[in-house]
Amino acid sequence: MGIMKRTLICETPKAVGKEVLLKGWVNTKRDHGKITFVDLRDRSGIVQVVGSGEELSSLKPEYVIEIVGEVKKRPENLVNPKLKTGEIEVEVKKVTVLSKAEELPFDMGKEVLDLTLPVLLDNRAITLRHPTQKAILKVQEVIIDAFRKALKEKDFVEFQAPSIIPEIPEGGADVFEVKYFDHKAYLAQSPQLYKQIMTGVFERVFSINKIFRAEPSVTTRHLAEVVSLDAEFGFIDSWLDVVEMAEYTIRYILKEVSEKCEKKLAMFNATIPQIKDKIPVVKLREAQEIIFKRTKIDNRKEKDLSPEDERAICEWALEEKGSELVFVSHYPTKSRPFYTYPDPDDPEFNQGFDLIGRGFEWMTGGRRIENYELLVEHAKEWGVNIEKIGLYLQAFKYGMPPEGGFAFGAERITQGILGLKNIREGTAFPRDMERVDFRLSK
Ligand code: AMO
Repeated sequence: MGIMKRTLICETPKAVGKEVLLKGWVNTKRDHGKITFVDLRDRSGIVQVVGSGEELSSLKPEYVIEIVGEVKKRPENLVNPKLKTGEIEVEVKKVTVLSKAEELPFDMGKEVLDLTLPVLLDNRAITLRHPTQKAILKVQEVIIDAFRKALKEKDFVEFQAPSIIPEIPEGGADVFEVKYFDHKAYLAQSPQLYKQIMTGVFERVFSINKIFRAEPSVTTRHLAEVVSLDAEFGFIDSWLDVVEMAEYTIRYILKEVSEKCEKKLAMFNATIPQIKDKIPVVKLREAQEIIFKRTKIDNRKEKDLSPEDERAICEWALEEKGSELVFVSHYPTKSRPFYTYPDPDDPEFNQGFDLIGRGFEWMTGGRRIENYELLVEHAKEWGVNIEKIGLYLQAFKYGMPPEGGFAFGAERITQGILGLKNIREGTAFPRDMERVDFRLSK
C-alpha cells in the first residue's frame, strides 16, 4: 500500500464516504462519556473529528496530529452552520501524535480572546494562532497587497529602500542611532529621500518598507517599527494631484478589504469607513476654526492638530460631508520637514497634508521642493547636514520634475478599519519603548 496523500480540511465535505489523512492542530477537545470530539485545525479550516478510545481522549489543545478516518455526513440535527465543514465529521481510525503541547495558559477555544494586552503579547507565539489575531494579520496582508496593486495599475515601479541611513530626513529626535562599523548611522525613519531620488529614475515609484521611530512615549497608536507604504511621483501640476492619488489609493485599499474580508470585518463588528463623494480637504487653519466653533477649545494658533482635534475634525467631516476620512493640509512650513513645498500664495504654510480617519492620522504626504537652490537653502535652515544628503541633492542638481508623494502606516490603516483599541494588536510582533518581544526591565 502506498503512502496516503494528505487531504486539506476544506476538501473534506467533498470526500463523504472516503477515507482521508488529515494533519493539523487540536483546536479544542470535548469528552462526552466514551466519545471524544476533537476540532482539528489546519491552514484551510476546522473539522470535527470523532471517536472513542485513549488515542483521542488523551489529546490536548495544540497537539500536532495526523489522523486517518472516514468522512461521514452528520445527521440533520447535528449540522453546525458555523463551520464550513459543519455538514460532515470524520470518524477516526488512527491517530498519530507528531508533536505534543504543554497545557495552555488560557482558553484559546473561545470566539473572543479575552486577554489583557500584556498577556496577549507575552504569549504571542500562541495567541497569534487565535482566529481573531489571524484575521487582523490577513486584513493587513490585503491592505498591503491592495496598496501594491493600486500603484502598479498606475504605472508605479516598486523599489527597495535602505534601512540604514546617514542623516535624519524628517527632523525630530525620534530616531535610532546605530553603530555602523566605526561610524554613526541611523535606522531609516522614512524612505523619503530615496523615493524622491527614485522619482528621478522611474518617474513613479513606491516602496513597502519597515521604518523605525524611537517614540519616547507609549501611546495606543505609536510603534517603534512600522510598515510604511510609500509612494512618490513626478510631473504633477499641483499638490492636489498628490491628494488625488492618495485618495485613489486609499479607496482602492478599502474596496479590496471590503470585497475580500467580509467575515473578518464581521468578527470585529467593523465597517469600511464611509466616503460619500470626495474626501474633504481642509486647511489646518480652517480645521482649527471648525474645531473651535464645535468644541469651544481654542487651538487656532497651534502648529498641528491634537488628538482631540483629530477626533473633532473627523466628527465634522462625517456630519457635514458624509466622510469618515478627511485631508488636512497647509501646516506651518517651519513645522514640517525641509523638503515640503511652501505654498506660493502664503509661504508660511506648506502644501503638505495628512489624512485623518476615525480620529487619527493614517497618512502624510505633500508636494516637495524640486528646485535645487531652494532645497539646499531649506536643508541648511532646518539644520540638515548637506554633506550627508549629498546623493539626494545630486538628484535635484541634475533635473527633477515637480513631484510629490505620500506614506500610509499599514498598522494605522489596519487599526482604523478594524477599530482596534491599540495599534499593538495590529502587528504580529510590536516594538515599543517597553517591549522587544518581551517587556524590557527598567
Ligand atoms: P510621517 O512621519 O507622518 O510622514 O509618517 C507617515 C505615516 O506613517 C505612519 N507612522 C506611524 N505609525 C505607527 N507608529 C508610528 N510611530 C508612526 N510614525 C509614522 C502614520 C503616518 O501617517 N516622509 C513622510 C511621508 C511623506 O510625506 O511621503 C513621513 O514619514 O500612518
